Amino acid sequence: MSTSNEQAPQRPLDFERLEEDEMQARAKAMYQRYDKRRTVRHFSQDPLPLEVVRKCILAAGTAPSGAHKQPWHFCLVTDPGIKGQIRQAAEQEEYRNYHGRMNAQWMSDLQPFATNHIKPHLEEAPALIVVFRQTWQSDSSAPKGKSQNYYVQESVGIACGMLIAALHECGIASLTHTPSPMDFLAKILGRPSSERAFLLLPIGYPKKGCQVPDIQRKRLEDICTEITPKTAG
Ligand code: IYR
Repeated sequence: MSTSNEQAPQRPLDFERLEEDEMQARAKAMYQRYDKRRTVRHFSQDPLPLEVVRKCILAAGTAPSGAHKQPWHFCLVTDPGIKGQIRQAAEQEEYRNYHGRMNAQWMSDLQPFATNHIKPHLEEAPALIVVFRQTWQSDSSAPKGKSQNYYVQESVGIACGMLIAALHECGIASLTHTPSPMDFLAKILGRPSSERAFLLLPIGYPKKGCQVPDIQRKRLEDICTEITPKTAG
């Protein structure tokens, strides 16, 4: 990508304005589908159609980003040896988290989810997607050979949300996993020093009989405040 002082060429937006009935129907169906997504911790070892996963990664890569820098990189890991290395390193970090690094309040907030430092899903899930954020990018035309990226956390966070939604839409379950610190991921996967791991996402089909915590989502009134025009009078 080159640094340029020119505006990008423009082209007409491809956008279809929908009838309101159609908007209502889509909103309802989309919410119902999204509401069925659950974080899954028990995966079947059945392989996934990777072409579907690649399309989901392409969908995530359509996310908006600061100055259109697209400051993300996705590693799709199916190699059992590498998954084993990731599990071993993640469990080492998580052991320290569960034995002193997380405070009592944090440990108590996690109790409903019955998590611990043992992470079999990192090997059982047929694939792991490791998302990296790029703090800068090599660019021979930029000063010092590096181009800056902007709003990296926000951009990559949005891309991850889109990835999780895309996978769910295609019938693939995921677990948002953020073993911290995650520096071991860049090392194991040979990523450059411009990148930091952002999210580790085991993906696959849920194991037969998979159970999830029976938890409730907040209601619209709890998550949304409407600031409407004051009525006249
Ligand atoms: N990273 C640890 C602990 C953990 C933290 C949160 I916040 C969670 O929602 C779940 C787990 C782990 O993955 O076990």
